[in-house]
Amino acid sequence: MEELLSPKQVARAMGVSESSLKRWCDRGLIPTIRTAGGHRKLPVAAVLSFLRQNCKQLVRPEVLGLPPVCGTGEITFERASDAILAALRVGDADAARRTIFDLYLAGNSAVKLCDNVLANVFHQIGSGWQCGELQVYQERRACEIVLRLLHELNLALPATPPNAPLAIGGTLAGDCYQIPTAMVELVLREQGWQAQSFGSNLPLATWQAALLEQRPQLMWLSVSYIADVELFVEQFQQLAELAQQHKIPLIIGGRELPTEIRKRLTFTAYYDNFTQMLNFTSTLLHR
Ligand code: B12
Repeated sequence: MEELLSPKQVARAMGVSESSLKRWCDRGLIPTIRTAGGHRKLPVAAVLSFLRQNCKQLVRPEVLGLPPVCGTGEITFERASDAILAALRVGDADAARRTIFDLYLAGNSAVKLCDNVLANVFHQIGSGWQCGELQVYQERRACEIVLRLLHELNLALPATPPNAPLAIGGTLAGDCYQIPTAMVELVLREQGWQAQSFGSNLPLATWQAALLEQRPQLMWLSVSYIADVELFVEQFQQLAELAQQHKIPLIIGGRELPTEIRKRLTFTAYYDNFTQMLNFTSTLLHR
């Protein structure tokens, strides 16, 4: 996606006249910036926000670097999940992208896309793999496609305010799951955090260094795989103690945190989906 667009490009994409578009810009409905030469430019994320807030559809989304819209924006989460699953099964990245951006442009939040669509798709991929219907390569390819999509959604979000509080997170050593932590980054960014996922499989020592050097206002850990429970609890607790000493709230989630394990851990909050997590993090954000 090109980051800055000319009024002409945006007008073509929306199917309106350039003068209408400029009027909207003059009224401040779409924030613009001026180049050194005095030309008006529109950030893609600002254009997408305007479209989503005003329920306007794109006539030629490809002009903005988006996939051609496949439906009317009235697609349900269930149908979208089926469409994405079918696309991922055969490695059709464009079809998966079309469905996700259809939903996004229809005004659905990134958190809804993660909790209600993509997580569901991956649960089905997991079951498909378990019963031998899907090959490992299909699962891995699906992960690659969705990681790229999450990155694109990140680029489509409005810019984070410069004074936004910092949130960092990822997974501990041995846990190679990339998607849940990439989703936490996306949904916290959408909420207004300056969120940075450090990815998966990071050793304890580097998390400790990150806490001390970055001094975030929030830390998250996503836990999808634990090889050795005793080692995990020991390492987790060391990190949790450090977070507590520096008054950094630690939020956890992920499929591998049943109550028996959680009872042995010290943390600020646990949630089993991102929507609930955001209810809590919004209170931290507005403190
Ligand atoms: C992709 C995948 C992998 C990939 C991941 C690759 C990558 N690049 O990320 C890799 C290759 C690592 C993998 C490996 C294995 N996997 Co796997 N994997 C999956 C799969 C299909 C999707 C995982 C995923 O990303 N889901 C999407 C996320 C978003 O969903 P979620 O985890 O449920 O997250 C939700 C909540 O938990 C919560 N949440 C998550 N994180 C956080 C964080 C915070 C802060 C909060 C608040 C909330 C929160 O909110 C999310 C959204 O609602 C799952 C199926 C499934 N059910 O998820 C199997 C699955 C987890 N894997 C499974 C297995 C068996 C394995 C292996 C053991 C296979 C093997 N024999 O080698 C290995 C484990 C080895 C290891 N060291 O990790 C099983 C686990 C079975 C069990 N123990 O219960 C599953 C369930 C598949 C199945 N149905 O059998 N896997």
